Amino acid sequence: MVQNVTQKLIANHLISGEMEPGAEIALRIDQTLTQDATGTLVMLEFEAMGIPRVKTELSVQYVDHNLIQEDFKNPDDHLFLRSACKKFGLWYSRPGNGVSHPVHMERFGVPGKTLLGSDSHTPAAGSLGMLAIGAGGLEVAMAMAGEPFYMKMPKVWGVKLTGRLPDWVSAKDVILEMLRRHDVDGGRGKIIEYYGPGLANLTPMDRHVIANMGAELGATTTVFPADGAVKEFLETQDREEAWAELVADPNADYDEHEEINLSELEPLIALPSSPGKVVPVREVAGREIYQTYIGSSANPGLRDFAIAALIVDGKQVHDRVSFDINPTSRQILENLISLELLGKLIHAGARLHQAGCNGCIGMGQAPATGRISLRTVPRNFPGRSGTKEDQVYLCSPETAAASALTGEITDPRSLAMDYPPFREPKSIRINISMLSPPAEKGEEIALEKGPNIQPLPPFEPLPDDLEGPVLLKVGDDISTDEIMPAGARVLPFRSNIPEISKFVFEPIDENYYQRAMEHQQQGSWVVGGENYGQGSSREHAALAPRYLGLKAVLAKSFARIHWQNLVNFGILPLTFVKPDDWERIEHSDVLYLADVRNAIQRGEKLTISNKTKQEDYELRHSMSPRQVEMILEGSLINLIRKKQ
Ligand code: MIC
Repeated sequence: MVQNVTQKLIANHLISGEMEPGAEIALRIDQTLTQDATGTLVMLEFEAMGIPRVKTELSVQYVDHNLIQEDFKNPDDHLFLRSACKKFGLWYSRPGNGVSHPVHMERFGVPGKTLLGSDSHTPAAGSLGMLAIGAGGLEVAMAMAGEPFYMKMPKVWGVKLTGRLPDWVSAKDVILEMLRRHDVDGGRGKIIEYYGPGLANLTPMDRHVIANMGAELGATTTVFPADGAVKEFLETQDREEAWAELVADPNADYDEHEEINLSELEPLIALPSSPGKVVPVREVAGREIYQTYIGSSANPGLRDFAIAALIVDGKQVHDRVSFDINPTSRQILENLISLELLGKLIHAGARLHQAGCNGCIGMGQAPATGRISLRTVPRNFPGRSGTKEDQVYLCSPETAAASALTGEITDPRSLAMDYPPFREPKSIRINISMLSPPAEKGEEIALEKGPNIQPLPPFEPLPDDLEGPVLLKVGDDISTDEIMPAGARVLPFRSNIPEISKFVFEPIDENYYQRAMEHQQQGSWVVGGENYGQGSSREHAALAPRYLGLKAVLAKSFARIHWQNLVNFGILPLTFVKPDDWERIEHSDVLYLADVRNAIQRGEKLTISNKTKQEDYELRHSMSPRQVEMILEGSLINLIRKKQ
């Protein structure tokens, strides 16, 4: 049978189900990736399962998010994770070693394998020909326990690349072009597979940039072939033994088609505050800026820093501009030093930060009030930078470096210089000293839990009837950054649900917590628009609202990972059969759903009564029988315990 790369990957890992778009399939997971901001819960969940050691081929825990140590909380988490890795048989990437996605690609990625990660940017490993999917932490804990990963079979969207990127245009502009065409929900229910002659000039790290931000299109994941370029990349990383070719069969077809001629692209930029608001840089050129920021999993390559260094070489950045350099990893930092590139950045005025995610998730480097920040990061959801009503734009390293020099948004093609040539070196410095291997089997190891690491709250089973007020009504594309914000004030509470729940919906409604607590026992509802819960995989965006008594979310549609997180933690995700009914429900209306336990087992349609308005609405759940069972029990955790 003629197959594309995606179909080969899925077929090779299929445990059950039909590869028909929309059907539930179960996949074998070879590798898992966790990072500290989601990983502490994963380890607590894994501990609760009572399984002594991970059953995957490889599992790696990274510490890259919560690096600022204002008090004991983050360092306590680091030590907890270290002890969990030793006890359960995971690799541990120490704080300062770097951002999970590029480090995983360099050190552990293997073409043809599956990777499940508790981070929505896990698809970045698709750059090596892996099937890499982001999921809620609990599902990653299940995969670590050897359980399959369930999802609805996506459509495969083939994107043919032709031509060659012009000077001053790079991989970030390719994914920004996809976002310009399809916005933040254009990839939902799809796996994007890139192919065609244009691939020849995109290195695996360029492909990483494109695969990483496929998450911003709402895609399940992004896949590239494992071709000769991947072989060369693995050789440079001293891992040629990991190489295995994986390419589409000749004449392979796709469910949907798209074509991008790389030669026709120009520098692009996403405006505040959505990765989907993309325009050519020239249209907004001249706006005064405060900050440019280079780094993150969305522009992690040596090339991305090198090109910036070569652009600012021998010059000074504008005196208003904070020129923030966030190296991806210790290894890249060492190579920037040995290639004499770091000095160029520092001399030009760079503020050098430690290797990690840092300001990408609001851990420091917040921009000044009302001022423009140009970033090479993947997301610019409102307030994510740490500053309220921020003005964050997303762009390539070329645009960021050019703008740092001029102090205003600058199309890099307008600089009075030639595009500086940079070729990836064939031989680089490799540094694995901050990756600790799992401890030998049989060693007695205790988990080191600090006072901020709190057990998960209990999850009551679904009651027979649901009745409560609508505590919040929101519009389309609400991100998990708005449901459960990140940032330096909030992230240290990722291991403490009662504490972190105080910040739920804070960017939208500062009084939500207080009102929710008043209805915590009775329960409450939230009404959302299209693509509710886009963005991060953080299961805290379901767990914390659940702790506050949220029983169901009524929305026009949901983002994939958040939908699953709601189900995992016993919150009913329901969609309107008639989307216009969204208009009819108002804040504080009291909604009633009778005999819900039986109703969700009988079929997909449910009738909800609005007691305040005396009218009814039809809603639909799209849960499989397995997922209905979770909701009835109150959470996937309860279901696992019951079956043990
Ligand atoms: C993000 O970009 O939002 C993150 C940081 O990678 C998150 C992880 C988190 O919330 O901890 C993600 O996308 O999953």
